[in-house]
Amino acid sequence: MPANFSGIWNLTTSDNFEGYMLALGIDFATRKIAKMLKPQKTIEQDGDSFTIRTTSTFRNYLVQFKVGEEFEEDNKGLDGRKCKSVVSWDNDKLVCVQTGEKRNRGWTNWIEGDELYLEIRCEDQVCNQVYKKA
Ligand code: VLZ
Repeated sequence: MPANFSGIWNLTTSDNFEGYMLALGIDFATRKIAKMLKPQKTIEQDGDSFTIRTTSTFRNYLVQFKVGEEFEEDNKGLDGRKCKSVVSWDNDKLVCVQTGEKRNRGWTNWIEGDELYLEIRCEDQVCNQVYKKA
């Protein structure tokens, strides 16, 4: 049975979100605010169909996809660059490749116990976050 990501997850730790935002060209003022945030993820999973809501006091981000089906991603409220994105299973990990202007852009989500892990990548920067199940 594949992993089930459904639930509400609260950020506990974040490493190098600043580097990730710099690689995306996020401006100084936005980075200052964004790095203080403790986002929450609300994930709805129905088989291979996902809705991932990342919410915070500053900005929210929504992505909806089906594993294996390429989709247009607008990254609205983040860097605003459009990507062609596709998410695949790597065993129980969800791996997203975001093809666009930025090299090596994507993320991986996986679960260990009651924690959700997220690795976000852009160019040579990697940000690692851990979320705890609410
Ligand atoms: O998450 O790629 O779970 O989209 C937004 C933080 C988080 C708040 C960015 C605003 C999305 C920051 C991270 C303003 C610059 C991500 C995916 C995997 C789903």
